[in-house]
Amino acid sequence: MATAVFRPFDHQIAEPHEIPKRHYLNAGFSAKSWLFTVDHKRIAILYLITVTLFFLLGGLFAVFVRLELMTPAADLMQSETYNKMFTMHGIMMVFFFLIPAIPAILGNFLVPLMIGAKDLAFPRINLLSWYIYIIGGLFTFAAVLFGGVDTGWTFYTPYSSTYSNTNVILAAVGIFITGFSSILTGLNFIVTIHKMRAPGMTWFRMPLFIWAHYATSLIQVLGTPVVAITIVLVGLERLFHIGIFDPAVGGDPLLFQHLFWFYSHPAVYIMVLPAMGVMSELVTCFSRKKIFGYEFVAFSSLAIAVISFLVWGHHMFTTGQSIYAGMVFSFLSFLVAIPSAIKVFNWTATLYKGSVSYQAPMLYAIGFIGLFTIGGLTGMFLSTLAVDVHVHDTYFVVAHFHYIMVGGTIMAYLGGLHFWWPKITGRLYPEGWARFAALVVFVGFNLTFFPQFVLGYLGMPRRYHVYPEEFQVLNVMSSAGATILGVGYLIPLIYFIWSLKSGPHASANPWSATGLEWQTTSPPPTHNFDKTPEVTEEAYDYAKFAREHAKEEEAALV
Ligand code: HEM
Ligand SMILES: [Cu+2]
Repeated sequence: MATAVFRPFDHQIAEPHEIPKRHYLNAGFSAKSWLFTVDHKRIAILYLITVTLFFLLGGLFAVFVRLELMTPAADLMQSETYNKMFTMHGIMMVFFFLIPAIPAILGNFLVPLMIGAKDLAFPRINLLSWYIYIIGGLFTFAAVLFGGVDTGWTFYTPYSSTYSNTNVILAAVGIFITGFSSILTGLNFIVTIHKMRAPGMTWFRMPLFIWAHYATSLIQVLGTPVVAITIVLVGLERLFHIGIFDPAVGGDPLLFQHLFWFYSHPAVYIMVLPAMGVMSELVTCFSRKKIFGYEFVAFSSLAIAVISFLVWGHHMFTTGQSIYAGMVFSFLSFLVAIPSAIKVFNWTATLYKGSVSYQAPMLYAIGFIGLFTIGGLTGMFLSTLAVDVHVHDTYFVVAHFHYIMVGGTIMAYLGGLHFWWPKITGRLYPEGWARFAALVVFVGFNLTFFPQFVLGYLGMPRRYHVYPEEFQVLNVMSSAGATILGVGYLIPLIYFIWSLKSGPHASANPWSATGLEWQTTSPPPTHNFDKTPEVTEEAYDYAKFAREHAKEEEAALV
């Protein structure tokens, strides 16, 4: 008798009877049925398409930045143009890609499914959020069309409020509008998580993805209004010279940095917390083990959300703030490392002695752990007062935040997109190509951004397009890496489109994963569940599948 081996991914392809005839995707094909939909799943698809377009646009600007930096001289463009390139790259990536990517796409699709609800609490407001995002995006896009913006995505005053003669107001209005989209999505998630959980889904039975989105939503609701007001103030200052930021009329340019970073540091966690939520789902599923220290992972999300509001001054060590303020901000910044490290340790402990399989989503998850750790550790360097004075505004900072935002958020986003792709589309993606692309992304990423740590340490300032010749080798490495990385991002784009038409049909639960979203068809029906699910056990009971399998084997033997 062959011993019973449980191969978790044997049932990826759907049996004919498993393919749903009606589901949310074929519930209507007209433009109207999409543009006026209130189905959270369709809204997630609207976001998926538009966020991807903004990502491509942001990537296009990065191409020009990296092309210019191939040579020490200003051969491709003058400083004004270069300034616009990195500014528009930063604005597109931060406000229109990173912030909405995971919450608005994966969160929108999954939050109701994972808690066993029919939809979000306010479906119409959810649609409104998407329109607000698009309208904001169009304003900012118009700023680009009319000649661009050159202030850097941080809009530092007094340059942005007084001196720049580019389209600051148009871009700022776009970001202001988009902020409301973020606030409304956050509110919608908070109410949904409080009010719409299926029977038996207690707080401590919720998937960690939900905890992460809950914490993120708190930041979105509490933080975003601050940046919105700040941006309005910049606009007012530009138009009426009121003297808010311009010292010539009694304003304080540093006030801007305080307001800006009070939002924008927590905003980093609007990007990274949802990514951490994705990570928790991936790590348990692909090591077939319950997550290690569930409560710690859940509470560390809340701890990060709270502490993230207390550290903005670490962006201002060199602005002349008092040494005592600097010390306090330095100390508080170190504190954030604790809940972040708890998560990394708990994921690693989950992998330990698990039966790990290296499917594409897991490759992204492992990539995340490595890259986020490098990003986090270099963040500790930057939080150290004396080190920051040396590397402030150099490429070291650029490398650090790309490790966090690209190495962290995008790795988790891609991992999550692959993981839930069968649920979202009802189709499987090609596993071999996906693993290949994950490796290309990892290699390209490190070749792009690791040299930038060295460049920064050697003293290359950020936002300069002309540099001493001895920096060229590292810059060429970085540009070559960016090319590889770009190819790595394009491969999934191609096979995902292919899979929509030609991918094999996915079964309801292709990964043998726990979680309510896998208990409905792939793709789910418009109303999510035919029968309201009831939850009777804790999350991530991965032993369950092995048990059930053993039972089947036994039955077969009798
Ligand atoms: C192929 C990929 C990428 C390359 C080659 C690249 C390259 C660069 C470069 C050279 C800068 C300018 C740094 C400076 O002069 O200060 C920059 C800035 C920035 N990048 Fe990227 N980047 C890439 C992807 C991304 C992605 C995916 C994101 C976000 C999701 C991102 C976010 C940012 C931000 C926020 C800035 C700051 C802009 C500023 O300093 O005003 N980048 N990037
Ligand atoms: Cu910060």
